Amino acid sequence: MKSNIKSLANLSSPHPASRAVLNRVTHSGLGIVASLSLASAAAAADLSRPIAAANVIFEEVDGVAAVEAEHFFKQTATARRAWYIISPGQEPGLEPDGDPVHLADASGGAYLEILPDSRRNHDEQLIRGENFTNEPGEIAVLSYRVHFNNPGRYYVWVRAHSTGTEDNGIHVGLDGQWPDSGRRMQWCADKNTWRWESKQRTEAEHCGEPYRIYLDVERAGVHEIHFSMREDGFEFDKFILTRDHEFARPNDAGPAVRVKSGKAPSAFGAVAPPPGAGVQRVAAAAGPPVGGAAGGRKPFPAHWGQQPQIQTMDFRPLPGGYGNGSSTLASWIQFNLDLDEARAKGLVLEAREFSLDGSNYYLHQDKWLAINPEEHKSAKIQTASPFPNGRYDITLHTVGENDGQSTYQVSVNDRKIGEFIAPLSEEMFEEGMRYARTFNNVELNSGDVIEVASQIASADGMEYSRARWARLSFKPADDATRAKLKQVHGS
Ligand SMILES: [Ca+2]
Ligand SMILES: [Ca+2]
Ligand SMILES: [Ca+2]
Ligand SMILES: [Ca+2]
Repeated sequence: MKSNIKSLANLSSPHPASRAVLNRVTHSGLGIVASLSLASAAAAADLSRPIAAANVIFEEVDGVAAVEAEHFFKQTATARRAWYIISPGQEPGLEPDGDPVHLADASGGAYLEILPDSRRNHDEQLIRGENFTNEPGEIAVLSYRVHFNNPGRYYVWVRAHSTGTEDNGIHVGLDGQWPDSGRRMQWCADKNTWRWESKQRTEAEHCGEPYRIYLDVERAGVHEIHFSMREDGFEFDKFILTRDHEFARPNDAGPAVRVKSGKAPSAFGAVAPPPGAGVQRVAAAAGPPVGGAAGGRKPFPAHWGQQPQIQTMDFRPLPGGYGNGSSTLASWIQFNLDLDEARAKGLVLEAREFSLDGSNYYLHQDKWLAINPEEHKSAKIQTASPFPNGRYDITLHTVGENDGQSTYQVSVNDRKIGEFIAPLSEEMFEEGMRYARTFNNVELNSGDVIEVASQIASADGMEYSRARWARLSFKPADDATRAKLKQVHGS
């Protein structure tokens, strides 16, 4: 179990756990331990308060309403446990907490977690009314206002991130009532990733039964939606209310949020580092980003995930019209712009689209190729280039893992064009610029055999990484190739 004092010792480490504290402490040394814990408590309390104004009303249109979890306008019953807003550079720093932050892929750049999380596995003590409650509305009650254009039965879907067996249940209610159909929402599948689910835990099925979580909205107009704790440590990103009984689980952040009146807070993620020298952490946005991104910069697309936490302190124009910032931020923006453009032009080979036969890989979470360490230590897989002849910068997008540093090779027609050893991640899995490697100016003809190979590794000799990777993306490296692609794509 980590303490604030240990967090203090880690102030210079890249781990984000102490960042909320860091923002409020301008000098270092053991003399500030007392003020640190005070600052920590104050920081934590701030993060349990709403950032959405009470006049913000979301809207159901055509039978669907979607709302960011962090946009509650009220939270009550917080004496023993509360929901805290986790966003880039802002964390409550409360302990115990069983898991690291999961901002990558969080919708709107933020989510909520119920803290502290004192029961993280079955062996830790269950204390009813404290770290567990089967009573909806008893602990950590969130409220949201939604205008319904259409009355009817609304199935409730919630996007949650569970890392254990005791952080995967909540309750949902309507207008101060907690119907049976809102009790015990449950998650089991897809641990360690953001997962949409709409299931009710029952005696017959502890992992939950579908179609049983719903709210009956009897009249059109404004209603209050509530969520409350069942298990501490629960992480909550966004919810959907849908009249569609057969609503298909989204693999992404889900439907767009509609606002009927008031102004919803902007997405998190836009943070302007001050000019200077050396390396620093990103300064956190000072307050709720209501009415615009911090520093006046337009917000980064939510699907880019979290921007780099450690940046150089130089100051330069950023690509994409994002104003000025560090070279690190510039690289991160360019990386994401390049991937978006590759996707728009079809210059991406997703790992899941490869034929797995005889490759030693399996498909993980429907998006990554991975190696099961109990069966194989290495794997390789090939496909023929579907792209016009030319020269390309080829980027391999791997998945950083905290169990070990996997090694990857990319080859064209049996000639190795490069190798990459993924850095260790802090979270169980991480994607993004840090885990991608570009091999520049590679000659590639249509039909050439592109091969990706990878090998597992272990940091502790016990747990192994699975050498996961997500895709190859391609960018034309010269004018001739750009011109050829223009003919193909007409842009
Ligand atoms: Ca946590
Ligand atoms: Ca728990
Ligand atoms: Ca958690
Ligand atoms: Ca969110």
